[in-house]
Order: sequence, then C-alpha cells, then structure tokens
Amino acid sequence: MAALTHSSHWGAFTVRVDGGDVAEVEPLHDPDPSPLLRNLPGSVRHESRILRPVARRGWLENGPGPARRGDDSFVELSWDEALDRTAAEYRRVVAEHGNQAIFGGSYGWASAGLFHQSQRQLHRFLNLIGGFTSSRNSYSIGASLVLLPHVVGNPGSVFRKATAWAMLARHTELLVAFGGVPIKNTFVAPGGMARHSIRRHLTEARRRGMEIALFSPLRDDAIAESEARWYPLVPLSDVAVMLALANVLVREGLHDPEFLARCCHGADRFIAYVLGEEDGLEKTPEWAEERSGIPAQDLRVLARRMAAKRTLVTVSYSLQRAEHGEQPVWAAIALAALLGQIGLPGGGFGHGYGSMGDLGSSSASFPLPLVPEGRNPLRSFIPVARIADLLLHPGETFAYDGESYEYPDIRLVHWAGGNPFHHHQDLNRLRRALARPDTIVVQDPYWTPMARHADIVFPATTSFERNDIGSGRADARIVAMHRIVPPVGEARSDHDILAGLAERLGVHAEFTDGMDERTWLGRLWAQLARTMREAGLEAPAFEEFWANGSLEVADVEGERVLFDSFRADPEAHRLRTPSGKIEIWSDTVAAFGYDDCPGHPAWLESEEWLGAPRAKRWPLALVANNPATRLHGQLDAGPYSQAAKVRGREPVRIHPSDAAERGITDGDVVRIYNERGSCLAGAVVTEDVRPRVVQLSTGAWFDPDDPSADVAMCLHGNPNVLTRDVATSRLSQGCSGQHALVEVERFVGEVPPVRAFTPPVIRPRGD
Ligand SMILES: Nc1nc2c(c(=O)[nH]1)N[C@H]1C(S)=C(S)[C@@H](COP(=O)(O)OP(=O)(O)OC[C@H]3O[C@@H](n4cnc5c(=O)[nH]c(N)nc54)[C@H](O)[C@@H]3O)O[C@H]1N2
Ligand SMILES: Nc1nc2c(c(=O)[nH]1)N[C@H]1C(S)=C(S)[C@@H](COP(=O)(O)OP(=O)(O)OC[C@H]3O[C@@H](n4cnc5c(=O)[nH]c(N)nc54)[C@H](O)[C@@H]3O)O[C@H]1N2
Ligand SMILES: [Mo]
Repeated sequence: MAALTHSSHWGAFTVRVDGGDVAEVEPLHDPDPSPLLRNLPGSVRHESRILRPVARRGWLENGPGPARRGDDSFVELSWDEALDRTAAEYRRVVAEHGNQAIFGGSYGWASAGLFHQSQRQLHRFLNLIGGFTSSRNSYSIGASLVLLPHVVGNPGSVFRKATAWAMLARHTELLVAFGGVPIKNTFVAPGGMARHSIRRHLTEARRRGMEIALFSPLRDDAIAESEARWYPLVPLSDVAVMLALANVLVREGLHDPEFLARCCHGADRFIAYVLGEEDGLEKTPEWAEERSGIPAQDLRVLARRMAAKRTLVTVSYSLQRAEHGEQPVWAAIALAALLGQIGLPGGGFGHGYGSMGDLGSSSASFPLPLVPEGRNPLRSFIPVARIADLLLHPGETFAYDGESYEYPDIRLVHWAGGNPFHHHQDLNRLRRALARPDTIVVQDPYWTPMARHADIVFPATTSFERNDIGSGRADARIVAMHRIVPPVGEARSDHDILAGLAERLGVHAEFTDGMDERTWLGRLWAQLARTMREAGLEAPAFEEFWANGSLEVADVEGERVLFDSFRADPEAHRLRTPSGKIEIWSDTVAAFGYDDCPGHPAWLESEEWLGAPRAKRWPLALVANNPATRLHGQLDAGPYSQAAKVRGREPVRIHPSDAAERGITDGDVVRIYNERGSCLAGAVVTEDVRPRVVQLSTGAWFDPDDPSADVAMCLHGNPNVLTRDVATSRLSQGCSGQHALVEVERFVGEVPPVRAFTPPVIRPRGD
C-alpha cells in the first residue's frame, strides 16, 4: 500500500507512522510546503492528550451551578456515566430554563475534514434537541462581514471573487499593502490548502517590476524577495494615512470623478470630510504624520505614484480586528475608488491577500458538501466575540447592525473544536465569565486551558485517528484523510461523542441518519463528485479516490478580476447595496446613528493607540498577531513552535531602543503588563519592529501562575491577558484583539516553569 495521505488546514502530506504516532510527514506535491507541518510529529501521543472522560470534582460533589473554574481536580468516569450525566444535565436545563439557556456557538478552527467538523456536528445535535443560542460571524473578519454588505453588497465577492494572484503578478505595478502580505499567514486556509504558490506569485511580480509599499509596524510583513519599501507606521493609524493619501489625490486633481460618479455613491460627502469641510480639520499629510509617524512628504510622493501606476490597495484582516476596525476597510475602498481602478486587472482593492491562503486562489471552486446542521428553531444569538458579555450580563441589551437584542441567561455551555483561551480577549475577565454558567462541557483532544475550565471533558480523537475527506474552499487537491493510528486512550470522534448524547436524548436515528463514518464519507463523496462534474471536472468513484489518496483540482480562474463586470456596466451588474453602487457614504449606516461607525469612513481614535491618553501610562503598543510557528494555539507543544520559544516562553520582539531604556537584553525573560493583567515572555531584540512597538503573537497556552487568583499572571506568554474585551463598534460587535497598550520590564527572580502542557490532577473514580 502507498504511504497514507492526510491533510490539515496548512497543507496535504503523507505520513510515516512509528510507535503509534506520526514520525515523519512528507508534503504532497506542494511547491512551497508550510513549515507548520513540522509540528505534527509526536502530536498524537503527546502527554497533553485527554485520555478518558472526566468530570470536575466540585461539579460531581456539589452538582451544577456557578463556580470558580480552572483550579479544581478531575475525576475519571466511564463513557456511560459521563454521557448519562451530561444527558441528564441537558434534560434539566431544557426543562427548567429552555433551549435558549444552552450556548452552542462553539467558535473555533478544529481540524480539517468535511465529515468530522466539530462545530457542524455539535450544531446538528443541538438543533435536533430543540435548538440553542448560537454565534454569528468570526474572530477573523467580524467587522468586515457586517460592514461590507453596506458598502459593496455581498461580502463573499470580496473574499471569494478577489482578483487572482496571477493577475497581481502580471498587472499590478504598485501594491499598497496595509498590514503587509505576511507569507506566514498564507500557508493556512480553512479546510485545506494543498498548493502554496503565493511566494512564487510575489517573486514573479517583483521580477516584472511590481513595487510594494508596506505599511506595517513589522518589517517582515513582506518577504525579502519583494524588496518592499517599509513605511513603519504607528499601529492603528492606517486610516489617517489613507485619508491623507485621498487628500493629496483630490487636492492635486489626481482622482477619477468619472468613476466616482458612475460606480460610487456619496463620494462627495467623503471628499468634503477629507478636505476638512465637514469638521473643519483637513486630513493633510502633515496631519497624518502626527498620527502615524510617516513623513508627510513620503505620503505626498506615494499618492502621486499611486495615481500614475496600476495600483492595488490591500488591507489585511488584522486591521479590522481592532476598535473601529470597520474604518480601515471602508477607507481603503474609498481610496481605491478615488484612484478609479476598481475592476481593472491588477488594480482596485483587496482584503486579506496576506491573511488567508485561499484568497485570490485560482483553483476551480465548487460548493463543498457539508454535514447538514438542520434548522435552529431559536433566534437567540450573539456576535461571536461577545461571549464574556453574554455570560456576565444576562438580560442586558446590545446593539448590532442597526437592531437591538438581548443577552439570554445561559446555563449550559458546550464547546467542541475551539479554544476561547486562545481566541478571546482579557482572559481574566473571561475566567470571571466562565464562572457563571451551571455547566461547561468541552470536547477536545488536548488539555487546553478551555478543557481545564470545563465540568465535563470528553476526549476527542485527532484527525489522525479517523477517516475523512479533506478540502478547502478553493483547494488544489482533495485529499483522502486516512486514519493512521487507532484512537489514543478512550478518545472518540466528535460525531461518536454526540451520537452517544443523542441516543440518551432520543434523537440517535435522526443524528446519525442511520449511517456510520464510512457511509457518511460515501455520501459526502457522491455529493462532491456531482458538483465537480457539474463544474466540468472529473471525479472517480469513492473507492478509486480513496486508494489513490488524492485528486488534483485544475487551476482555472487565474484571470479573475474583482468587480470587472460591475465596472464595465454598473447598471447591468448592480451591487446589492441600496444604490446598486459602491457606497462611500451609506445612508443606512448613517441612519443607525452610531458615533463609533458614522456614514462614511472616518478617523476615530482607539483607546489602545499610542496617541491615546492611556499611552502616557502604558507607553508601548503591543501587536498581538497570528503566530508564524503554529495555527493559533494548535500544536503549541510541537517541535516547530517550541523551537522559537525563549527559555520556554513565547518570544516577544522589541526594538533595541526600547529594550535598552529598560535594561532588557536579547534572551531575557520579561514581564509584559497593563491594568488588565500580565504575562511572561522571552525577549528578542530586533530592528524588525518599529520603536515603541512590541510584538507577541497569540497561541501560547494560557498558564496562570495561580489558577485560583482573580487576576492571574500567564507564565507562558499569552497576549490575551493584556488585550481589551471591547467590540470593534456597535455596528459589527467584532473582535478587537490585535492591539493593547502595555509596559515591559525585565523579570527578576527565579523564572517559574511552564506547566501549560502538563495535564491537571486526575483521580480514578472512587478515590
Ligand atoms: N489577541 C488576539 N486574539 C485573537 C486573534 C488576534 O489576532 N489577536 N485572532 C483571532 C482569530 S483570527 C481566530 S480565527 C481565533 C482562533 O481561535 P480558535 O479557532 O479557537 O483557536 P484554535 O487553537 O485553532 O482552537 C481549535 C481547538 O480545536 C481543537 N481541535 C482540533 N481538532 C479537533 C477535533 O477534531 N475535535 C475537537 N473537539 N477539537 C479539536 C484544538 O485542540 C484546539 O483546542 O483567535 C482569535 N484571537
Ligand atoms: N501561520 C499561521 N497562519 C495563519 C494563522 C495562524 O494562526 N498561523 N491564522 C489564520 C487565520 S484564522 C486568520 S483570520 C489569518 C489572520 O490574518 P491577519 O489578521 O491579517 O494576520 P495577523 O498576523 O494577525 O496580522 C497581520 C499583520 O498585520 C500587522 N498589523 C497589526 N496591526 C497593524 C496596524 O495597526 N496597522 C498595520 N498597517 N499593520 C498592522 C501585523 O504586523 C501583522 O503581522 O491568518 C491565518 N493564517
Ligand atoms: Mo481567524
């Protein structure tokens, strides 16, 4: 038999197994494989695996109810007892409080695979028992998903129909990249990403002469081969820069009134604002220099070059993961509209070229078959990043996209395939919130901090312990994800865990549809093969696909240009906005009356900005970006992630001048802190970050020095102890976790060990 194929969100590969674990992985026909593959060896039998179902001691002894969580020991249960007790708690909560008291939003990336999708499996189960309080949108693009419908209609067009990388490589002369094009992020795409070609496109573009203007606090947000010009701006000042560029275009008559009149709505309002006619403050390059630190003259020169060249303005997702995160996205669209190149090959705007690997992909895309979730009869929901508000403020109202809603009273929280201690902000506040519900159920393969805060923990298999079909939204290859080892300990798949609960709650037949894993895969394959054939592609029978290990998908959409047909004939291809055009002014958004998101893109100061009053007390701007050495918190214990740590801590990059001022040298353990919390990290002193910026990526597993303290210090370097749990705005209520103002000091005294990967105390039943 050929080597066993498998897949992940960061690539397809074959596996060599030894001792019941992944010993080696070999990329599968990938020109530029992801270094994240190096985290996989040893991951199956790592000591941080959850081996058996357990319950928290206090929950078993005292029954369900609010309790401090995260500092208790656990008791092993048989599968039957764990499932019986969980089903009984479901029955109690539904009878006493109704289904709305169940929070099943369960955000998170889990693993690749069409069948074993934790979230879908959980939602299917919860819908069958009468529904649940759900969550909307994502931590990735929470602001954009709500804003874009008002500005360009369907947000899917901006992401799924983004101008192809091949067109950038061929036509773009100047790429103005806010947040850069960090190659590290482009290895990842939800569901899979088998052919990594962005480095090649960037290199080819450079060879042809494309220039990159890199606006970022970090130099390495563009690869060295791009020879980008670095504009090391102050974090959270991008909108000031964009407005100043717009100002120069208008003042010097370099904008395109014909395009604005034909394809846009309300550009005059925005222009009046940029010229200072609305608020008496002209958004000149000098005004922007004060906010961004970028010399006014550089901005003037750049604006003129943008008008003279085929220019694409791109904004990374990170810019909208911030307070007022709607504004940079909207302002970039307005800036591109002024240039008049939207819809031209290699011109216009983009959102996320350095954020997600599949953006601008040219692989044929066809709808992927999904496990049906069924229908949730309840309407109760939260914007996903409002989880702590939900638990802390039942009965209170919140604004969202022009409407007002109420937080329900949550009694039971069920999480599968996500880690709020990775994704959420202000972790000390999150811990207070997690003390509120009666019961928390978690399914995960690993003893993550979220599992430690649960009352019932079910051990889930990793993808290596089950069979599946792997494919992303516009993937180059569909992969047979072979089971390579038997389940570790007593682990079960999410599907099997939930089938066990479904059985006890009388919905087993509906949940499984009478099928096992093999039958489900056959059904999903049949659907996939049908849609592929409809798209003109060939698809073999399941058995043949499974034996071959993978199926290549042709490259067909390399000519795609965002909004080309709209540009050619805006009447025939009206956007789904009230005006049918690109809305640089939105009557709808203006009518909502939100001062944190007015009717046109605007400069709104953030509390975490270096120009804010708080910066006097907390003088450094922390960039808490996505990690280069792993996907979020996943496989943080893996060899590639561990190799980058400094004395076991997450590396924090700091400029030499800021380090010297604080007596910090390379390799020191430092303490990063603000009024919300603190963490340890390992200093890396480098000129690749701009002065007054420190960068600490997300993903180090939260490791509280004292798990029973109200405000704990993280010994490992999780930046979310420092970030503020505040929404982007009332419009979108998105995640704003990318930034926080902090202070850093050298840590003196004995450095405590990192215990994040050591399981909690677990006792056998009866002890
Ligand atoms: N400060 C700050 N915070 C951020 C961000 C930021 O930029 N700054 N970025 C945000 C973004 S964009 C995102 S998307 C989120 C990501 O946040 P998450 O998606 O929650 O992070 P992951 O670590 O991927 O969590 C996935 C979990 O699923 C588990 N898992 C894997 N496979 C399976 C399975 O088959 N079954 C089950 N039951 N579990 C499984 C993993 O062990 C892991 O614990 O973080 C957000 N948080
Ligand atoms: N290796 C790896 N790849 C990933 C992920 C991962 O965890 N690991 N996560 C995936 C996911 S779920 C998502 S949503 C995407 C995230 O995609 P993004 O959100 O775009 O990624 P980040 O790395 O958080 O941020 C990108 C860069 O923005 C810059 N930046 C931060 N603040 C500012 C600012 O105020 N102004 C400017 N101009 N630049 C700023 C930072 O220097 C940072 O390196 O990445 C995906 N890819
Ligand atoms: Mo994300």
